Amino acid sequence: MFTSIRRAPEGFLSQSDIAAVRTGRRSLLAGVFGAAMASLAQTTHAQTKDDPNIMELPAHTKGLGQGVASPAYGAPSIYEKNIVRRESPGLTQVTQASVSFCPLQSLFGIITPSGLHFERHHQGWWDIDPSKHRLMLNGSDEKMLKRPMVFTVDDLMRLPSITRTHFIECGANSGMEWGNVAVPTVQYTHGMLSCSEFTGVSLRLLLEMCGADFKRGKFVLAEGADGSSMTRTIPVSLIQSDEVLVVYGQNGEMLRPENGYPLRLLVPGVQGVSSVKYLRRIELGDMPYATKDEVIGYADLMKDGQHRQYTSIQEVKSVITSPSGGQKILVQGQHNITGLAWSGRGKIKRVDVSIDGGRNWREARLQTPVQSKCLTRFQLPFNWTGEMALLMSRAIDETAHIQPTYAQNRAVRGSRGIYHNNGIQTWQVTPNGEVKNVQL
Ligand SMILES: Nc1nc2c(c(=O)[nH]1)N[C@H]1C(S)=C(S)[C@@H](COP(=O)(O)O)O[C@H]1N2
Ligand SMILES: [Mo]
Repeated sequence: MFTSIRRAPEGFLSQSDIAAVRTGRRSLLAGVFGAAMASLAQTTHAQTKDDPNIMELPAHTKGLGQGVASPAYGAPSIYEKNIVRRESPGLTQVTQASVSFCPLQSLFGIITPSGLHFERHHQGWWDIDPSKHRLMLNGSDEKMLKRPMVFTVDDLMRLPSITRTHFIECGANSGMEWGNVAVPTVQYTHGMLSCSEFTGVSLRLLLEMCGADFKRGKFVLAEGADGSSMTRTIPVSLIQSDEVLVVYGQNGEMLRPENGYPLRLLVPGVQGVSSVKYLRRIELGDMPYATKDEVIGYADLMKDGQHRQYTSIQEVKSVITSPSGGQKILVQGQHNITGLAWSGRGKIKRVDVSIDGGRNWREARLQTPVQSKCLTRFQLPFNWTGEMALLMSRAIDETAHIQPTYAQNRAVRGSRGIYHNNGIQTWQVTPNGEVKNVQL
């Protein structure tokens, strides 16, 4: 069977494997993961002489293909079946209140296909009838918002739209790495990250239509229509720049139900939890709301045991998506190191790549256009001659923030946190071509 580096093994860690990893050392993973690696068949080199793929005419050159509109809504090739979102029984609770991770190792460019966008539902997802969905804007008192209004989805679509490409990253992405758990693949280390072209209406415009008093109104509360009570406070300073959108479109079509159909908030650069799905209400008030999930969750546990609240910006970060953990480099010679960089503060300015664990760095090539608060694809050629390598990427954003090392992060934040880990990821390439998660 032919396999390529894009097709990461499907059998990831089980609950008991993870228990072993949690209590033990990183070296355990070799054993745990070895079995999955063994199932990867070796590639065959294309040989021009007597290659049946050249010499024999396949059926598709001789017969009649399939007709149009079957299926009426297209789906990926049957050969792409293992490029899917995955849950991680060992890492997160598998219930409706759960997470699916995006297969970053298999994607190109910067756009996440809508069907592969990671999911984080605190109370399961719903497919809400757009003709019945309403968005209400009100103030915490009568003067805050002169004309409280209720919009239908159609009402919103009659207003001028804004289309922009932005990433959404859960604040807990890469969270296990704080505790030095060697999560095996980039899908699980960084896969609570996705990027879409979003279309919607400026929240500032809606607030202005309602006669918002921005002298007193400094914060809004965003509320979803699901049962999770994921209400979030968003500072008006972010909203005034036209950046915060009430979104209905994702990659040229309506939002997917899993991602908040028919309406979601999008707060670019801020941890995913603020991009409230199934958005049904916006309230303007004069102070932060300190809601449930701003107190018991999404607060950073610091080294001294205190918590840091409202650290919502997703700081500069990058990761090599290929070669990455769980993949196997099948042949020596020319390869392409590629990955993603992003910053919640603006554009990516530069990405450096190291193949020797950070001793030497080379500047990677960035895919253009580089956009603000958006994924940026980088790449660098890599000639693998069969020796051990330690692959790292380090991003720098336009505000001159530099992605820190794990040691730097831990010196300030300790190792018991979950949120906002933007440390430099290291992938070890072993002499037999296996790629593993190590921490330097
Ligand atoms: N209504 C509602 N909005 C929500 C959530 C939720 O559970 N319910 N989860 C939040 C979290 S924690 C994240 S990371 C993002 C995930 O968005 P996605 O599922 O589209 O990837 O949605 C946020 N908005
Ligand atoms: Mo999240």
